[in-house]
Amino acid sequence: MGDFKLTSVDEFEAATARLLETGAKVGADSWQLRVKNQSPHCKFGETGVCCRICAMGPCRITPKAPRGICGCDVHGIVGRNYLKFTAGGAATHSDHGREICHTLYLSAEDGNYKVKDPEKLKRIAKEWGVETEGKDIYDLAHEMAELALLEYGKPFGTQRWLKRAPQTTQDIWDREGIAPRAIDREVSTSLHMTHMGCSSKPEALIRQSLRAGLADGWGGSMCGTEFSDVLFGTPKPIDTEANLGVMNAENVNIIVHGHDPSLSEMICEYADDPEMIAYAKSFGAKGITVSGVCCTSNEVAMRRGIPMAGNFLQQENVVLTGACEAIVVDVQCIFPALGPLSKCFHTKFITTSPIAQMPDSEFIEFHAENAGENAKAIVKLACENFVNRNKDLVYIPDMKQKATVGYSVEAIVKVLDGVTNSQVDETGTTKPLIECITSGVIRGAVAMVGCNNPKIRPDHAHIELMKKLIANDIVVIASGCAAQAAAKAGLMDKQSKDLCGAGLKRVCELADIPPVLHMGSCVDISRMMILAATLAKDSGLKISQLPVVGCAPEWMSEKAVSIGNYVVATGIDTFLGVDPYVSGSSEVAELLTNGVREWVEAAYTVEKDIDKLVDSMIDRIEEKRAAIGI
Ligand code: MSK
Repeated sequence: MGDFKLTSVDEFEAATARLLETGAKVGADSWQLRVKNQSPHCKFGETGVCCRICAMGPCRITPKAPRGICGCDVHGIVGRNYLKFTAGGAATHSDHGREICHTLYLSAEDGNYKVKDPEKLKRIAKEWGVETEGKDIYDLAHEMAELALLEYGKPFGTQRWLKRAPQTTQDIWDREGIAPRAIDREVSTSLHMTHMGCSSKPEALIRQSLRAGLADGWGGSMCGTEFSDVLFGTPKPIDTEANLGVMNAENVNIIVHGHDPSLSEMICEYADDPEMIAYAKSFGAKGITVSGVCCTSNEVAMRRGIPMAGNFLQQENVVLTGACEAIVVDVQCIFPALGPLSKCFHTKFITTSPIAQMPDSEFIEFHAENAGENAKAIVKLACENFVNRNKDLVYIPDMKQKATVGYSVEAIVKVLDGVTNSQVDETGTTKPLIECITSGVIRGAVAMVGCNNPKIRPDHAHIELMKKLIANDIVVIASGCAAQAAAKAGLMDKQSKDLCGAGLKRVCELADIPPVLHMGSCVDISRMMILAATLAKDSGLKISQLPVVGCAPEWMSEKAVSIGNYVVATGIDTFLGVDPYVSGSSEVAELLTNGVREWVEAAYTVEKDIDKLVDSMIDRIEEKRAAIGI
């Protein structure tokens, strides 16, 4: 293995402890302190049995008070809370997708945003039955953007993207009445169902949770992913680095954080501009380093190789380095804590979206129309701020790993073609991957996704699970903050192939890939759905028969629950390390972990012990292999 060594979670924690010392010097608050203040958590909230959907309550279910004032029992309350949680996640992802469609609508040959992957746009247009012949690419982009936007509110029919699923999956969705209609309709219907005096039957609430989830994964998120590729380029394998050591003490450091690549793409563009680099130098810096946090980071890492400073629970650490001139955020997963924290340093906390406005930030509203101008203004502001650094506070942990990222479905199909020398047709097939799986060289795949959560030692579950999976010849496909955990540890360095079982190691060598493949941000779990659908079609199996499972061991957001619902509803068993506030209802917990299997051929497993979690995933993969006789 040469001198390659994974970075351990102990090392992550030692670096964080050192940064928290800086924080203590300047009176900074931190999530570690706030967790202490919030502990122990409210048991009613934690088990999902508190209802505050009307003003007669709040009602809390106990053995002495088994029903709320309206008479709703614990199963109705827990089920409603679960559906509301899902609707929040589906709305969030889908609105992100909508923003991308609007950006596509404003793309122009001479505009801020251009079409970088015209072939992909044409492919999707053909899929949607739109004539492409002889059409100007921007006319086509505008037509497709408008059609995509109509998917959010069309009065009749189901989502266009559903046709990408195998017929057997579409039949299940139709049979169970969960094929999503207009994206916004599923969110609205969910909120209607959870209003006082509507649904309190667990089956109805969970069925709608699956449907709203599908509206996200096979609707809004898919718009986000596919049209981001059209605008910014479909990811291909690219080298980058990960962890706080990517920040550079001699440079102006700009951190991009959030989810929507429209902003970060522009910031990266201007940070590379020789005029801006000269401007940074005029303030004594050697250059400009842009690095990222959370899914914005994943987006620009996959397309530009921009380094990843960290994931969700590392967002405060970038400011604590004392070397962050600006943290520029768009939407989702941004701690409001960044405002007061930045005030303890010279850092400019810049919010850019009307959707995510926060106290103690500078608000520079970002639109497709003014994107170039505003990105330049932000980069200039960061350069000017370099002189305000307190050098005594600067400490950047010397910790980073190499990573190869950018494994879109298109890229995976391409790299794996070399493994078996199968011929790939013009649209690509997953047959080489299927051959690796059927021969047993690879036992299966795990889609590892999701966040960090202080309830779990940060990154520990992600890294330990991935290590054990690859050692058992199970390839890991990762997105979101799980992907960044892997990259920070070194599991996306191709040299980590030596940690794999013999079969997966051989595949990594032949295809020249790391054993943990970076597939993007949280909206990009739609890529995983496309991959599963393609594997099923190419193998002639149902998705639920594939030796593939999903896992979110450290999840925390509403989006993660929406994701879980569409992954399960697509027929993929999903393993969670954190309970989605449903333990208060035996009926809801039973439905999610077992009952839904009757409907969609997959279900959830919730397991907080990570050793048991990984073993149950491996067992499930082996059971699926045995069931199809491989
Ligand atoms: S950023 S939703 S903490 S994965 Fe997509 Fe990370 Fe979870 Fe946010």
